[in-house]
Amino acid sequence: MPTLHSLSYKTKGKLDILHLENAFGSVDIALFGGQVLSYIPKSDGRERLWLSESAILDGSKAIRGGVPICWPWFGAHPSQTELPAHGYVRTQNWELIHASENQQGTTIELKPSSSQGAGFAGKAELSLIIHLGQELSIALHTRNLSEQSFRYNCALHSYFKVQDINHTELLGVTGQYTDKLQNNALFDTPVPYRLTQETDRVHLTTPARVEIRDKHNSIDIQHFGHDSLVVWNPWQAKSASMADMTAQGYESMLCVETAITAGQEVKAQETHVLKQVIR
Ligand code: TA6
Repeated sequence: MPTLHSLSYKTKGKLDILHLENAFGSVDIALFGGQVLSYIPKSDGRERLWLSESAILDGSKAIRGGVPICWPWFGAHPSQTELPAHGYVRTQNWELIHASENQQGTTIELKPSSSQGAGFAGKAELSLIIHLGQELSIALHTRNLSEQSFRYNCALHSYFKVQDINHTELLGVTGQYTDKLQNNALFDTPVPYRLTQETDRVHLTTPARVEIRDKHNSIDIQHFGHDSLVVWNPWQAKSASMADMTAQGYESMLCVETAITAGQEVKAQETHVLKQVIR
């Protein structure tokens, strides 16, 4: 494993964790799923990401929280419903293939044990490049290794930590969304954007930047390479019904996901990058 001043290794439950710590902040990344679990900027010492108190941390199930990598499909597989939701890389072991540090911060690159799997015929090389500097940048690179183009969907399924969902507003989202809870019917984005019930929406616009604002704090999120934004909160009943969430877990989280949900074409030998930058 590469050795850097800003990179160390630890465990959380039964998971191997990469810990990045530099002048700008700290980040924890589980090698299981290649999943960022924590991001704390040094500027204010405030955790930006939410991790369920009941998250399963033994590699038997996707981790509930942080930034799950949904690839090469989002949600249920379009035709093979027996396949796992959100693709197959968030439950794989990833490996660290590159690490570097300089005055601008620390950069690491991870790749899954395999980017091939049932339900996806593309020949792709997948890598996740994470940079901890003034902001946290998470970039998912999908390279087409074949001579035929393919299409895929994906999401950086980020769980953000809020003080109280009942006093939280999402700013910067406009246009229409499809509501997964109402047969994907189209609705206009509400202003102000506050949540009062289970929410599962695919916003069809592609804002470059949105803000989560709660009573005292805000989280700034930039999006690149997306065709949509997904907003999700399970609310109380579903939160209580999920084995890896507590009944009150929904009150302190909000998913704002940088996503491709309408199919992204990647031509032969080309690369598509989906990126989220958190401050
Ligand atoms: O991103 C929203 C969503 O697709 C919801 O429908 C809900 O299923 C959520 O993802 C969590 O999915 P998971 O498979 O991690 O339980």
